[in-house]
Amino acid sequence: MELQDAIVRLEQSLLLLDRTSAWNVILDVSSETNPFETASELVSLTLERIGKNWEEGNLSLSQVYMSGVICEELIDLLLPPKSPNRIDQPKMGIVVLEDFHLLGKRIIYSVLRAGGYELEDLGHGITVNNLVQKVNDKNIRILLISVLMLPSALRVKELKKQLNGSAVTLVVGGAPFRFDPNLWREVHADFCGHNPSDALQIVERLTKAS
Ligand code: B12
Repeated sequence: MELQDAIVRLEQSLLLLDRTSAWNVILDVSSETNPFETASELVSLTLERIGKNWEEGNLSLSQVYMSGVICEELIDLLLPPKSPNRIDQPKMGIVVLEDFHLLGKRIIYSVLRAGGYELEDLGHGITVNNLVQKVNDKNIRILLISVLMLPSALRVKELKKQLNGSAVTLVVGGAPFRFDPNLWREVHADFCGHNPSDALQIVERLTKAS
């Protein structure tokens, strides 16, 4: 099935709150070569489209909310199993800074664990001050940050400033960094990725370099 057709079908199913039909679209698409990646791209692009429609006043926030809830359930069903032997050095963590959009973090976390990396889930809705505390307490060396709100993305700059002196590599991702390709540099992040395979590649490079 063409990705564009799948997006339209998934969007319709979500707006009708039809889980079974949404699951079938995801299953059809995940029969491709790289099943989980293809399905998470489909979910990401469909939710982006739903978000755009909401922004333009064509949908209500409750429709966006329920679409997110259904996608969370379906992504959970599809998540790849974790690899038994995981690389746990240098210490890695993942967080949603300040906001409450959880799906991207959930996907990146699972893909990295399935790819053989150990990483700590540091939570969501966390403020810069609390995050700095956690990173220092847990001796995190690679910090993956997922954000979907622009104000949260801008907080990365403050985080970098507060972490100054400790050798923590910041890897960012999420919608604001896709909308503005220079934003990650402006907030002084070290790396930026747009999807699970970027996350895997960046982490592979960083763990090999250490
Ligand atoms: C679903 C959704 C919600 C759901 C969230 C449900 C949940 N539990 O997560 C609900 C309804 C709760 C919600 C609420 C709100 N939302 Co909202 N939401 C969305 C929507 C439609 C989809 C987000 C999503 O889940 N995408 C699917 C995931 C899988 O994609 P992703 O996060 O982008 O992740 C992928 C990549 O980015 C990447 N990635 C992600 N993180 C990382 C990290 C690293 C390190 C790497 C390498 C890669 C990576 O990999 C992932 C997999 O491919 C977006 C639209 C959009 N364009 O993104 C708006 C959007 C993010 N929301 C928005 C807004 C404004 C809000 C609200 C303020 C609305 C309101 N008025 O109350 C609230 C705020 C909540 C809060 N404080 O956090 C705006 C943000 C605008 C901005 N630029 O600041 C958006 C962009 C909609 C819009 N077009 O205006 N939202």
